[in-house]
Amino acid sequence: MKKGFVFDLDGVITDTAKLHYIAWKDLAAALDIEIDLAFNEQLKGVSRMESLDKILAHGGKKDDFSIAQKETLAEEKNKHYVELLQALGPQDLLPGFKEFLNAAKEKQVPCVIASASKNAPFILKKLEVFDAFDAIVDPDELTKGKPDPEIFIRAADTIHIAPEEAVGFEDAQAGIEGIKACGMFAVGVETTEPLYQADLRVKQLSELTVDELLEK
Ligand code: G16
Ligand code: MG
Repeated sequence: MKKGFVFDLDGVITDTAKLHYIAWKDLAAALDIEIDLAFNEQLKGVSRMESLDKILAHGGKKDDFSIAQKETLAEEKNKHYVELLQALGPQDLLPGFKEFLNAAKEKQVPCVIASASKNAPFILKKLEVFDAFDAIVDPDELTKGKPDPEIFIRAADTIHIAPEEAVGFEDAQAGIEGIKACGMFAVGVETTEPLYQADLRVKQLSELTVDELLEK
C-alpha cells in the first residue's frame, strides 16, 4: 500500500525539454558548438551546470573556461530559458496529468516535486498547479544529482513517509535509477527512448489510476 507520490517536473508534468534545448542550442552556437535533439536527450534531468559541462565536452572545450566564466554562461542560458517560460500556461500540462493530480488530491494523497530545476516553483505557478503540491525539494540543498537517490529520499522525507511507501514518476533514465536505488516504486513516463528498470511504463498518466498505484 503506497502513501505518497513523488513527481519529476520536466517530461512528467510539462515538456520544458524543448525550451531548455532552444536556450542551450543558442548558447552552444555562440561558442561554436553544435548540438542536436539526440544530444539533448542526455541533458534530461541533469542539472544546469552539469548540462553545460556536457555541452562543452561535446564541443571539445571542456577545459577552455574558468568556473566563473561557466557560471556566467549558465546564467545567460537561464535568462533566455526564463524568457521562453513566460508563455507557459495550463495548456502546457502533459495529457492526463491534471486529472491524475486532481484524483490524488481528492484521496488526500500527498504529492511532492523532485526536480533538478531551480525554476520549478516558477514553472508550477505558470501551469497553475503550484498549490496542489505539499512540498518541492530544493535542488540547491542536494549534494548529488540524479541518478543518486538523494532527491527522492528527501522528497519522501518531506511528506514523512519511507521511500518504499512512495511512487515516483520520471521520464529520464537517471531518474528511474534514482527512484529504484532507494526502493521506491518507479513509473516511467516514456517519450522517446525506452526506460529500463521502471516497474511500470506508460506514455502518459491517463493510462493510470490513483487507486491502482496506491495498491502497489
Ligand atoms: C530539468 C531538466 C534538465 C535541466 C534541469 C535543471 O530536470 O530536465 O534538462 O537541466 O531541470 O533546470 P534549471 O536550469 O531550470 O535549474 P527535471 O528533473 O525536472 O527533469
Ligand atoms: Mg524529467
